Amino acid sequence: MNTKSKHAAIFLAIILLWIKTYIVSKVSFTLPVDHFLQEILLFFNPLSFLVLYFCITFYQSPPRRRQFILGLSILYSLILYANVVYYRFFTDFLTIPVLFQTKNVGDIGNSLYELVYVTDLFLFIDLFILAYFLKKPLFNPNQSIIQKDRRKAVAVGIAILAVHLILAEVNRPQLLTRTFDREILVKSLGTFNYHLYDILLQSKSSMQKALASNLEAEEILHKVNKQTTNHPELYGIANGKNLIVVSLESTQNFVLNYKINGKEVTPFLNELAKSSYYFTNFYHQTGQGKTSDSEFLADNSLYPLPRGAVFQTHPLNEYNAMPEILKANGYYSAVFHGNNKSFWNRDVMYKTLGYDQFFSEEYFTITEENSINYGLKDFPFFEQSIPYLKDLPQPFFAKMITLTNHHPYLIQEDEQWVEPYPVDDGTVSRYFTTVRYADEALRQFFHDLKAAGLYDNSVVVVYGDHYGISERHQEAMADVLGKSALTSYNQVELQKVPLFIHIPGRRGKEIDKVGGQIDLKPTLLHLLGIETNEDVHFGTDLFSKDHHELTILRNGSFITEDFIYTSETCYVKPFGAPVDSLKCKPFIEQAKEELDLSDRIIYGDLLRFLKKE
Ligand code: GP9
Ligand code: MN
Repeated sequence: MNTKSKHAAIFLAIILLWIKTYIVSKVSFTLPVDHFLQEILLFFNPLSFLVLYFCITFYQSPPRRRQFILGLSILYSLILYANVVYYRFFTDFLTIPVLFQTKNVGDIGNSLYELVYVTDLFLFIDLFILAYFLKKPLFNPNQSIIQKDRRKAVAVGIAILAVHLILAEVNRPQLLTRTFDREILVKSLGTFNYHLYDILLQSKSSMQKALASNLEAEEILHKVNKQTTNHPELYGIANGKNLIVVSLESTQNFVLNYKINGKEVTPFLNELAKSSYYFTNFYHQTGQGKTSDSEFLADNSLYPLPRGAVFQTHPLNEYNAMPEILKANGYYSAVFHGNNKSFWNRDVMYKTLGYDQFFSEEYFTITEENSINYGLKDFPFFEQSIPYLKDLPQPFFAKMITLTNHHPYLIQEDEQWVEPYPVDDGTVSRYFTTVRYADEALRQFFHDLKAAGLYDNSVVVVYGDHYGISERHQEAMADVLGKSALTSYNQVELQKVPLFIHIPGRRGKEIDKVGGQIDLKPTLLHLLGIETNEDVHFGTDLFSKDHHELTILRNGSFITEDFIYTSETCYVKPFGAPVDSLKCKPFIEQAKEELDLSDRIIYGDLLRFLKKE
């Protein structure tokens, strides 16, 4: 028997499972393929797992190898099938946290009957084929495997995996570090590599959690809370009212009052500033988790993580988030977003945070015409959300996450209500057109809220989730801001995002206190008349006279009333002249400590120690 036939059984098992996985990913999972490289990845991705997977059989004694090959094939098939069934119900893939999130499993348990079809037996046909052939002498790997074979097989497996990972990274940069969308992960890595990756993430965070103790929790938590006095007029002013929070995708503050060819880029927001509290020195504090980080900050008043998205890495932690607190105060909480629900692991994380309902993609009518880029356009999004909003039990907390103003900032010509900015940088140039579109959609939303009778009884908060124009676009941005070049000081200033708090019956006011997304939770809870003294929160009420004007960005830069500290340089406001670092020194320590405390809370899942039984 030659070497080829010595490995015939493994070859057969790999090819059968490979073909099966590809067919399943085309037929049972709806994974949109946008270009050729993605199709190639989808086709080849089972292979890089399968080769290494079957290397295990090289360590078995000859008589057991056959059973092992069959056994591994059965195990693989069962896991694949579990994903198929789970996908039928949730249009999502299994994750370790999901397996332990009893609520999810409970949900699926009830409908298992309807999720399993007789035709599913076809999914196991290959196993019978394999079992049949394994009996044939040609496929009977009865010879001992010599060390060289083992090494060769492992080397081939690793080489295939390496090529695969490189292609996946080319297809979607930062795929593994940011882990944004499960669908994209599965599409690029393949179901099984994805499961391994998920196990890795999970074990890392479980270890950190296991090492944490009650003592550490007490020690850390007592350092965190900053008490503020309540604002005498505004505390409780929105008691019992609905709270509608609109997250404006990629909207930076510099677009406010900006004009192109004499036309305002944000006419509606400029108008809204006159009837709302408008915070002109408000910063996003997000990291790699972008939108999800902004949500995390706003809901928890904790910092996001230095690497990865906390929505993805720590979705099963104990939190004390706004929806949960509001629920205890008689509120119903819902999120509206016209994209796939597993993006940023939202479907799992929202349950943890205590949201009652998530109106994702599947609740909206999405067509070729009414969607662009990531999903449903903002106009139809708001329009289709109104009937759902009207039906929510009141008082409610509704979070609306817009989407159209997202990189690469695409919008049809007939919806370009402002000229692209005249600069040789497509991203910056187009950005203004999609901001303008989102601004108009928001006007429509306010109009519809009035028509639906919800306006007078709701506090509406509007904020930008994070920057839209990254530092790479320095030159074009210098042009936009009328400067010859941008300094690090200017870059920090560009991290300002707008914040509006619209309270019916209150006049507008510009507030120039320094603040950030971390302050939203205490600020909003206080407006609703809910005390926060007992909670863990890093932010402080923006309206309080003792609001802490120290806003720390996730990269360690910070902003105070008088200084901006970034790239190890202390700049004095408002012109950004560098000054002696000693001026920033006390805040440098504080900023470091605060980020570190917040990280330790998340890594150690310390809030679980506070949970009252
Ligand atoms: C995706 C949307 C955009 O659903 O929230 O995410 P981002 O890339 O801005 O984090
Ligand atoms: Mn975003």
